[in-house]
Amino acid sequence: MPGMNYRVPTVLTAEELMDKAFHRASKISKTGSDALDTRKKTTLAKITAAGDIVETTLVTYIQRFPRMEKQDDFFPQLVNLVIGIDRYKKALGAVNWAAGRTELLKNGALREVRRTKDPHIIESIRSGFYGRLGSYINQIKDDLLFLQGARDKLRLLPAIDPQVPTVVIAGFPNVGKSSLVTYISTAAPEIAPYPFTTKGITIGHIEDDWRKYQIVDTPGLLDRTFEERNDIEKQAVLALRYLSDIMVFILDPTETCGYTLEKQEELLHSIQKGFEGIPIIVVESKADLLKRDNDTLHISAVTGEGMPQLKDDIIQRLRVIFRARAEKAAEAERLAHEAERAEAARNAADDGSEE
Ligand SMILES: Nc1nc2c(ncn2[C@@H]2O[C@H](COP(=O)(O)OP(=O)(O)OP(=O)(O)O)[C@@H](O)[C@H]2O)c(=O)[nH]1
Ligand SMILES: [Mg+2]
Repeated sequence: MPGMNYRVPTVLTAEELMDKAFHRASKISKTGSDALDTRKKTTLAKITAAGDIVETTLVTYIQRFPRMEKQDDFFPQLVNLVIGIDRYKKALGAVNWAAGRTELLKNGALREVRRTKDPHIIESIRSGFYGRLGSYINQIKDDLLFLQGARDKLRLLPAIDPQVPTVVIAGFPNVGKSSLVTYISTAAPEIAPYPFTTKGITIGHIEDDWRKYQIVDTPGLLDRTFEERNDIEKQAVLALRYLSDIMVFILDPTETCGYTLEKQEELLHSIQKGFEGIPIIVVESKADLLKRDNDTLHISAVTGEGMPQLKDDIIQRLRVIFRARAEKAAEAERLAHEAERAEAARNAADDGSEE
């Protein structure tokens, strides 16, 4: 998915990482000009191999796990909810520390081996190196386990792409949210097992020629006033705010959902406050059962009434967002090219002045 790379690698445990490094090293043997030289060359190669394996493995983790610097965005919010951003940063910091120490340790050991002519000292440098390498890895044992757990959780997230224009559906339980999502989605909506709702978030897609938008149903999340939510839910709602480009709020005037219209309107007001700045389309559902005499759009998942109009309204609005986003991306690309050209020109000028 664009912007975020969640194809993060499997993270080895401390024990697996040590096994990998020492096993590889144990298979190495080199031939030198004499017994001492053979021992030296072999030890140098073993230390290099073990150190490099540990270092490159750890550096790969640091490179492949996503950075979470920008807090006011959907993914950092979500990652914070799902795995805890502070613990996540601490784990990556610890891995980075161990990678750095491994390199220093390896270089130090290689220098010492090169300097000595005593086979016993060579052997003790090697075993000392192995011991300290093992101890560095052992010190980040919990961080490695944490990252592996984080990876498993991150893998569940990519079903939502924050780059894609998105409409979020809100309203009390049983008002017809899922029926609406199913009705105007082009394929069967997928359920993403996001950990903060019991039912999981449902993502459908709406096609607009070659453009594609997301329609997100959030059972159990936007069906209470903000004050009634617990901390986790509040954070989840915050994450949703960064994802929502527009919202559809469903009122069920038949009250067969089990909530009075008055209660439903209270929720609408709470959501209007919480999602300030995000356009909300209010519709009344179950028009086949009851149609109030007002200007609100009436929809029915049974007869299909109002659905084309609603879909069209959603598409018109999301298309505007799609275009704005595409223009912004093109502009960013143009600026990057310009900066590249300026840099190249500066370098050319520098070369010229040196001659
Ligand atoms: N008559 C009629 N019934 C509807 C309509 N839309 C939904 N229903 C019924 O209302 C009930 C709830 O519909 P859902 O789409 O599951 O409602 P929901 O808002 O997703 O409910 P939760 O997932 O529990 O929050 C179901 O029994 C639907 O068959 C409609 O347009 N007309
Ligand atoms: Mg539902």
